[in-house]
Amino acid sequence: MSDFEIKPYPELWGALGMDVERFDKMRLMMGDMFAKSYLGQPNRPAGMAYFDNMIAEIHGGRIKELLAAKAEGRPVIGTFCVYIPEEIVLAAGGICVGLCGGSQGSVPDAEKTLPRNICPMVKSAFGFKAGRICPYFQAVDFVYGETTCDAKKKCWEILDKMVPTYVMEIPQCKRPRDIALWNEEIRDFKAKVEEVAGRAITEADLAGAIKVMNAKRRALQRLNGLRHHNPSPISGKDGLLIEQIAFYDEPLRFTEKVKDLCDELEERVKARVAVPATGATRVMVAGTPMALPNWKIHNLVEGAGAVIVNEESCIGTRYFKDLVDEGVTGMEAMLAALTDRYKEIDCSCFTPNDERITQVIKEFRDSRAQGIISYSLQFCHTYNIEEVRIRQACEAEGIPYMFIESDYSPEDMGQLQTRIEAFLEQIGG
Ligand code: BJ8
Repeated sequence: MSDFEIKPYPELWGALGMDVERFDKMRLMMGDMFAKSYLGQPNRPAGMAYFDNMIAEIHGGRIKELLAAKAEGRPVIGTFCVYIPEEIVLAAGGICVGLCGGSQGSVPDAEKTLPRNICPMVKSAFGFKAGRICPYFQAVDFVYGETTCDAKKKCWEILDKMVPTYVMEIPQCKRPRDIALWNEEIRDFKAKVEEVAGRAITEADLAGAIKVMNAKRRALQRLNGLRHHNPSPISGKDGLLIEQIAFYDEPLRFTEKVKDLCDELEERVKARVAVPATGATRVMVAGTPMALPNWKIHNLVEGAGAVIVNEESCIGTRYFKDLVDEGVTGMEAMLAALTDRYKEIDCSCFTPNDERITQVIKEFRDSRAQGIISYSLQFCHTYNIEEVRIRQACEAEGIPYMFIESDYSPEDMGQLQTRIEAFLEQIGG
């Protein structure tokens, strides 16, 4: 039996106006889930200790850092999408946190207000605020939403009654006039962040923040590249955990820890040390993000003896594959460089979105996977429909493929396990 514990901070939670008793039960459940999913893995890299500790301190240690920043007048901003340029928040001395939306526990809170038949990520996130069961939601100065999918953009209007929620208009196409609008939206975002920070962002601030974020993304690219070795020196579950922690950890510290881990993984590659059994079937996942603590697909696939070697997702490569051009100077040029970088993200909310189809096939080849699991959260229309094109491209390329549409409830676990095992048997031989 593991002695792992997510640490309790009831006084801190009380001061944040949370439902302390209920949250404490959720803390115990998440700790138990984490211990069962993660700590029994054989032969984990020593460098995972830092990330395990980030989970142990998720409801206290990092929250204290956010509150300390706020006390210094530095803005703390919650986001739900990788289209929000973190560089601008960092440039103002602020902190950007990706808010959680990966738990079934908060869904009933949302269903008291929102329709049931919408995306579980939207419901989970909304429920965390409605039920006062997320310290991050309680700590942020405001939330920055976006007009990506219908579920999110309509939800912001209701969320705004509970926490100030500003919305960035993300266009649906990528024509020159759409890009011009986007650039305007990035300027508005900068103005909002400056207003809350009480100071203007200088060119030096923004140049520094671009470097910090590029370094973080390079570290994640390096980690992803190491996962592509066969045998993979780290499990897919651990890869996913690091990607999830990337959304709330302090970027400089996080980058150093990822780099340290990569040094260790390089040694393991040379020595052919792997967490998954040598010869484990290699799978790539493509599709909707997996917000903390959504480990459902990884638990099922790796529980069946296979290994996930790549996430083509906003929790994965869509977050870190593109860098901002560091070679430009002047505020205008840097804001244009930010627009350029962010428009490369190939979310299914765009039309047309041919880049994503090409990218999925490229990542399949790069990762030396043997098959693709396309994953869509229930009721996510854009990913669900784009699945048709991903499937067609895989058929054309002869790539083994399966599609999973799921939510956060455990109800479909048995059925998914059977389907996944059949898929692995088909591609593993
Ligand atoms: S850039 S994928 S993070 S919007 S919430 S679209 S799953 S119905 S999260 Fe996303 Fe930004 Fe795109 Fe990435 Fe579907 Fe659910 Fe909407 Fe979702």
